[in-house]
Amino acid sequence: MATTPSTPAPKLNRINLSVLDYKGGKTTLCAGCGHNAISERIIDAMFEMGVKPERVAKLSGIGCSSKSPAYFMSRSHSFNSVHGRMPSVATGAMLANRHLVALGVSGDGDSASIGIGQFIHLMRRNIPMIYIIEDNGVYGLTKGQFSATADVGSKLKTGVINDLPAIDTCALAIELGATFVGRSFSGDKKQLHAMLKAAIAHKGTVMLDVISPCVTFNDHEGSTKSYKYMKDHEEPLQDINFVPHFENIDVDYDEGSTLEVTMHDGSRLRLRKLEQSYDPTHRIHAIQRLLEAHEKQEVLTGVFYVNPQAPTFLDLLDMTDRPLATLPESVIRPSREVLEQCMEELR
Ligand SMILES: Cc1ncc(C[n+]2csc(CCOP(=O)(O)OP(=O)(O)O)c2C)c(N)n1
Ligand code: SF4
Ligand SMILES: [Mg+2]
Repeated sequence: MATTPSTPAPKLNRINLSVLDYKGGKTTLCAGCGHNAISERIIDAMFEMGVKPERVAKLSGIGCSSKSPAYFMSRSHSFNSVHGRMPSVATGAMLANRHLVALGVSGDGDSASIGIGQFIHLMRRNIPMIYIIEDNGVYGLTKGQFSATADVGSKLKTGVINDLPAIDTCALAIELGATFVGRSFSGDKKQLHAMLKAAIAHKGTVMLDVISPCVTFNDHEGSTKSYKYMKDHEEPLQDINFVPHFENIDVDYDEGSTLEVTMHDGSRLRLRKLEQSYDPTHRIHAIQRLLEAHEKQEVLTGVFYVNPQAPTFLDLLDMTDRPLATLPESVIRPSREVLEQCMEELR
């Protein structure tokens, strides 16, 4: 008698969830959009790191990129804010509950054009969160106008040429105070995957600029954010390997050619240097190297800067460990005597 083959049990992570528990709604973005590939990598990284979906707060602004949190981790909290205003919502969420894992997804328009003011203040505060810019150089949702990350001389489908210099969001983030800054490419599965896992382990602001081609409005000859351009011009700085704190893998590595960074939870970020003199713990060198890359028309990818020790905004404010919403009135309400003393001091 023929037996029916049984379906293999799904692989479970360290909190007994399967990858299906990290999925979201069906995407409504264009087929082949780089943003969809980034959502896939987020799902894999969160699953492998065993992050509880209910602890994650997905935050975004407006744009195709900002729609994408609907397509991963349906069990998480989600807040789709106003165009360019996600950073203030993220700051508030983290101040209210420091146990959240905040994951911001923005676009180059959302962050570098309309939202640049908010972006700047988020970076200088080192708010503990992962901030991803899905960077296609255009406003995809409103049909492909140049954004502030478009390179000088790049061309729209209509033939319009961009005359303005691009804002390098990575150089800016490093200058301002973000403590984990990198650039990747939606088509570089291995690099992006490792970077996202390290990002989850980092305590402080992680800013990842991920080049994410817009197949509908910016994937043609003359664009510097197309798949072809990225395949031809991507220059990785390192081979990235991430060992989470719950895996005890000890592989020998050559310290001369590999730099190991221990994250605050004991995880290890191993960067096999493809460029010997590059030191991702040196802020000024990182900015200099990014500026040089622009001169050479290279699209540098990798971890540009990492500092796992810097205090976050929550440390500086000495925020209570308990989520604010759970504090009883007896703790948060000053007594009559304290209020009277304040009034006295103001007299
Ligand atoms: C205050 C405000 N101004 C303008 C718009 C129109 N608008 C919607 S999305 C967008 C740009 C989105 O570009 P980007 O952030 O790069 O996302 P993408 O669609 O490329 O992923 C603009 C200008 C808006 N929704 N709100
Ligand atoms: S318009 Fe561009 S950015 Fe928007 S979903 Fe389509 S390919 Fe992606
Ligand atoms: Mg865009």
